[in-house]
Amino acid sequence: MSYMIPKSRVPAFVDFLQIRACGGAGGQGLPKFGGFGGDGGKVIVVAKKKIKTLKQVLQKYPRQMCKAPTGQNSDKFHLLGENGGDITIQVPVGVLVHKHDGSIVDLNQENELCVVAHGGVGGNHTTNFLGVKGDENLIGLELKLLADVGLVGFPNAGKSTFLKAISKAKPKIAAYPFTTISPQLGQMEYDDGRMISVADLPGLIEGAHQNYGMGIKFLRHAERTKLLLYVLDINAFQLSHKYPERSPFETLLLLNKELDEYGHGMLEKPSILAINKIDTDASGRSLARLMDLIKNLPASLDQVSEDLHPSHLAQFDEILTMSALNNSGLVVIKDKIREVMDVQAELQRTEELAKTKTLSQIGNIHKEQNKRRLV
Ligand SMILES: Nc1nc2c(ncn2[C@@H]2O[C@H](COP(=O)(O)OP(=O)(O)OP(=O)(O)O)[C@@H](O)[C@H]2O)c(=O)[nH]1
Ligand SMILES: [Mg+2]
Repeated sequence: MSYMIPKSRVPAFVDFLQIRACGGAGGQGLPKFGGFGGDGGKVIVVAKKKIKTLKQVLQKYPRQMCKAPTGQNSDKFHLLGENGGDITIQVPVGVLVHKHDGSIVDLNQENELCVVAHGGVGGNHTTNFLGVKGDENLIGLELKLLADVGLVGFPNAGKSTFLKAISKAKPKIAAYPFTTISPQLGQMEYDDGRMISVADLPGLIEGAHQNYGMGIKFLRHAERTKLLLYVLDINAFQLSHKYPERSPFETLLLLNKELDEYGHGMLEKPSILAINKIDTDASGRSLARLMDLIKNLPASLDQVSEDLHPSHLAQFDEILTMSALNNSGLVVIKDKIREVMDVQAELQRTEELAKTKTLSQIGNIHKEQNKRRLV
C-alpha cells in the first residue's frame, strides 16, 4: 500500500498548501540518576532551487503532515538521551511561509529557512523528568506568482477589465473597490505565438505598504514580475467618505509612493503607465491636465500636499491611454509591453555575456601569467 495520493487527485496547480508541522516530544529523563531526556526535533522549512512547485511538496507529504522525531529517553547506560533530529521541508524559492502566529516569512534565496515547529525539551529536574510535547502548528505555504507583467493600481481602476480584454482569463469585474481579492493570472498571446503572462493584483490603497487594504500580502506577488503596468483611472478616486477624494495625479503619486515605500526594487522595474477609462473623458480635459502635471514633475509636486510626495519618482518607459472597457488602445499597450520586455531580455543577455567575457578574460590573464612563469 502506498501513502502517495494517486496522481489524479493531486491538483495540477497548487499555489497554497497547508501542512501540520509537529515538533518531536522530548525524551523522558531518569529521576533515579538525574538523567536528561533528549530534546525533540524541530520542523524547518527551507527554500531549494531544485524544488519547482508546491505540488512536489504535496507529493512528498501527501497527508499534509510532518512530524519530527522524539528525543531519546535517558536510561542508565545513556544518561543524556540523544536529541531527535530535525526535519526539513524543502520548498521552492519564492515561498511565503504563513506561520501559526500570523507572521509571514519570505523565503527568497536558496537555503533560506525558518523554523515552523519547535521540539519539546527533554525531561530533566525542572520538568519532573518528563519530556515536554513539541509544538503542533498548522502552517501555510504560498508560492509567489511568477508572471511577466504585474498590474498595479488603485481599486476600481480597471485592472481586471484589462486582463479580461487581453487574455482568456475571466476575472470578476465590478464597479466597487476590492473586487479582486486574490491574484489572477492570464496569458497574453501575440500573432507569432509568443505568450506573456499577466498577473492582476488586488487594488492598492494609501498606506498599503503598512498593510492597509490587502497591502503587502499582494505586493509580494508583484516582486517576481519583470514589468509593472500601472493602471490609472482618469477619474478622481474616493475609497469611502472617510477618505479624501484623490485626483488622478494624486492617485498616481500615491501609487508611486506605496511602491517606493514597499521597496524590493519595485520602482526599478521597467514600467508602463496606462491611463484608463479614457472614454469617460470626452473633452480630453482631464487627460490634458494630468499629462501637464506629469510632464512638469517634479515642479508640479508643489500642487499637492506634501504627504503625497514619493521620495523617488517612478520612471515610465511609456505613458499610454486606453479604454479597457471598449477595447481601445490595447494593441499599442500589448506591443509596448512586448517591446520593453524584449529590450530588458536583451540587456540581461548582454550583461550576462559581459560577465562571462570578464571571466574568460581573467582566465586568459592566468594563462598568460602561467606562460610567463614557464619561460
Ligand atoms: N467607462 C469605463 N469603465 C471602465 C473601464 N475599465 C473598467 N471600467 C469599469 O470600472 C469598474 C472597475 O473595473 P475593474 O476591472 O473591476 O477594476 P479593478 O482595478 O480590477 O478593481 P479592484 O479589483 O477592485 O482593484 C467596472 O465597473 C468596470 O466596468 C473603461 O475603460 N471605461
Ligand atoms: Mg480587479
